[in-house]
Amino acid sequence: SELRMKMLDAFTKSGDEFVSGQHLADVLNCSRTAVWKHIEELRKEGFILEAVKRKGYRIIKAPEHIGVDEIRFGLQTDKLGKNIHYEESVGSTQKIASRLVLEGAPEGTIVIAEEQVAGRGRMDRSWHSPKYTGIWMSVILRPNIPPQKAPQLTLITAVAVVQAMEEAGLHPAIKWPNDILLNGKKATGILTELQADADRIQAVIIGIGINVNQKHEDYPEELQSIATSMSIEAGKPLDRAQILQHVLYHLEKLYLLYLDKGFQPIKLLWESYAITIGKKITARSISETIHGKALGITEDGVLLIEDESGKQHHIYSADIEL
Ligand code: BTX
Repeated sequence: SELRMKMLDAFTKSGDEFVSGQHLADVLNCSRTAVWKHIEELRKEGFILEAVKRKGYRIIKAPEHIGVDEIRFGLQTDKLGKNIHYEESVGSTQKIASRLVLEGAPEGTIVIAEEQVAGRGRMDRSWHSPKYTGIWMSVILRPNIPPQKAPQLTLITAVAVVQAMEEAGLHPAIKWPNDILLNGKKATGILTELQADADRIQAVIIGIGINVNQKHEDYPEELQSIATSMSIEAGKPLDRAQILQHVLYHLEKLYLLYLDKGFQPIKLLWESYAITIGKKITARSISETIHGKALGITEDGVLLIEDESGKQHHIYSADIEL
């Protein structure tokens, strides 16, 4: 907006000096309270600002972008991320990816956005994706597998994200099917969507949302007790481009392993990170609620639960409570 431009101009002109609230109010032709609101907006967009009483404000650091160059430089993959579709702000990267699939985008194409204003979770839920804080990405794959095997790709992706998080010194755990937890709180969500005929997949669009640099107060109240970010757990800000590169690197390696050797090696890796296995859990789906012990996952990535009576249930889609 024009106000935003005027404000950034004022900060640019002042260099390292503070700009007083009154001066900003004059430049923007608004009240001191409105100035404060504009400052808060800048903060939300990733600017790091210093505010000092009686002196005013100054910008210490502009937001860190993860543009095409930042992603390319240092990327160690053959296919994944070689074709990058980058946007500053989108509704959902999944939507853009499905359009690109129809236009014939090659396997390995990624869609990445700095912000999603309508980020999607499973079952019509939403995914909070504030600007410059996380990795909001969709990866297009075109595996030659039957549609019912697609859930395996969610599990492959979970392992890739876990491995990338471990490289950042963190200790993530997987909660079936698609949550990655740090210290018991959700740090990543994965959403796998298909374009398929009856017996063959056209494309799989894997949506990955990784909370990287959010602070506790960046989350809306209803998420504060259940969500966390890598930087909250690491105690320092992290390099989003590098984490993204690591995710793509591990995802490519695991995907090739999967195409070559099948799901078994992935299953073992996945189970080694899963916190649900062997525990008493509750699985809630739209149609039923099952209590029992999680035995593991099947070849297809379906969760197996044994209830009190010894009966085994195959869980295809549900929310799990420990
Ligand atoms: P999910 O249905 O398992 O999780 C959604 C639920 O998680 C929400 O209802 C809310 O309670 C909680 N939640 C929302 N936002 C966050 C967040 N940032 N951190 C932690 N918890 C949150 C998970 O669905 C799948 C999410 C995939 C997101 C990616 S981002 C790139 C791609 N584009 C897109 O629109 N979605 C995917």
